Amino acid sequence: MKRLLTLCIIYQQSKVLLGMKKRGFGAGRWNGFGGKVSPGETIEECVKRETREESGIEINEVAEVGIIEFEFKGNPEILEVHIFKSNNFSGEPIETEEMKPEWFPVDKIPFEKMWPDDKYWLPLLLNGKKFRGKFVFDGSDNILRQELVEIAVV
Ligand code: 6OG
Repeated sequence: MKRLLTLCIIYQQSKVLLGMKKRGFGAGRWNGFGGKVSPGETIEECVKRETREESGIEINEVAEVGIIEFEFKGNPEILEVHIFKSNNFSGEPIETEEMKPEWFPVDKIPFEKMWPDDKYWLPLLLNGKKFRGKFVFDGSDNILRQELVEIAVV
């Protein structure tokens, strides 16, 4: 069974906006903004809605840059996460019930407090690449298997 999710990296010059997840899946880690695609919603509508709800940022334009599948050992559900980037947005980040946003210089991204897969694909995103991958986790800290390739078109 597959579940569709979105994840957006908001960036500006040499900074990226990340949110500290305060509750639910991935709590205690910095991540981009996003979540589950709702019934009747397009993937792009989802990434805009989730980013607004979690950070207060209104996305004007997004580009899809990658798709990564996540599998957790012992769990038949596969998370198909559509990854976007945006540097065309309005508003100032605000803390919400779900996330505490903060700007990080691109050379000070807190990878040690992020999902362990991020250090592999986020540099590709920041270098203008597109990619496709799959990560199999054992628990939430340990990557058992991984595949990540650059692609021309998502
Ligand atoms: P909610 O359950 O809060 O959406 N997500 C992941 N992000 C990264 N960087 N690594 C992972 O490795 C992830 N698994 C899920 C997708 C969860 C949010 O977390 C992302 C969504 O943006 C396992 O609705």
